[in-house]
Amino acid sequence: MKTVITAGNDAPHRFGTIAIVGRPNVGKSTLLNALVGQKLSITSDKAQTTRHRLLGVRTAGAVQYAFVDTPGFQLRHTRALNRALNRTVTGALGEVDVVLWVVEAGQLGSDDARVGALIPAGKPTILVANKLDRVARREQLLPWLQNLGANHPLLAEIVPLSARRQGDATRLLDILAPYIPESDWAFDPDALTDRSERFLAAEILREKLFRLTGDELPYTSAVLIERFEQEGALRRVAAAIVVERDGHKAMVIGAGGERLKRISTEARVEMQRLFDAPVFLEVWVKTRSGWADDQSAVRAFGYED
Ligand SMILES: Nc1nc2c(ncn2[C@@H]2O[C@H](COP(=O)(O)OP(=O)(O)OP(=O)(O)O)[C@@H](O)[C@H]2O)c(=O)[nH]1
Ligand SMILES: [Mg+2]
Repeated sequence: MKTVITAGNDAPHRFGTIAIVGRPNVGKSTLLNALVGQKLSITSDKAQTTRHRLLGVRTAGAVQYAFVDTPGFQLRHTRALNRALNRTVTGALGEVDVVLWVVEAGQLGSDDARVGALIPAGKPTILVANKLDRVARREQLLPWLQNLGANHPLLAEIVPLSARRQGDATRLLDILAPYIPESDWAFDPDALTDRSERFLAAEILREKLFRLTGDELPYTSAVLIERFEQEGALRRVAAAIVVERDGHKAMVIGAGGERLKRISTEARVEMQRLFDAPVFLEVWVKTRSGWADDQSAVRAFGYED
């Protein structure tokens, strides 16, 4: 008989992938950042901010979690861009060990239910009722939670929280741990993501674009990194913001170029923080009409994983 001797605190390693899914704007990317403990995924109050699956790795104790942030799933718009985003969600759901299905606390509408229906049967699923800080009357949440449990008996857990609170994310890590399979780790303990700096640079610039322009700028604006070079520690980045109309171009540039300047400065500062290195960033604005309806353009912009 073989005897395995394990030292006191030498728990077996666990590794698993966890998809974060939900309708647009429920706080999936904010939650990923809190779970990973680092701002990695871009967030904004505009729907469909996230356009790519993004892996965020967190190693805590014996457990390594690989979180997969996904675009908000929606069926309201049917452009080529939206169809590509939805395919990213269904693709991720098929591959992971566990699902975090994010909704807003106190709300579970038909758009949320459609996301729930995509989750493959038998996949351990935790419902996260996010934005708990926005619920004014906590006592009204209890019957909502009880009702939810009764209507969705297959949910492994229901966790009300606020993704903006770091302590809540830490608690969620503990809740998740038993659902993560025993396995060797797939990443270095200090790994954060499998994405390149070039990819992250494009995302950071798109976040500033989304945050610093009003609702008048359609969500179909995109960012392309045309050059990303390293000279010693310095990163030299040339990027293009692609919009659908000349009017949108003027909007991004702003009076006297002020808005574009602010977008570029904020993006550069955040890139420097994430890369821990100096960044030289040049940004242009270009018009390309109708790209979001054009399957090949959507693919060329990388919106298909
Ligand atoms: N009050 C409050 N706001 C939150 C919370 N979590 C996220 N938000 C805000 O909700 C908005 C959307 O957050 P995101 O993390 O970008 O949402 P998302 O689900 O990733 O959105 P898409 O990528 O567009 O599908 C942002 O303005 C966040 O700051 C929370 O716990 N409380
Ligand atoms: Mg997102």
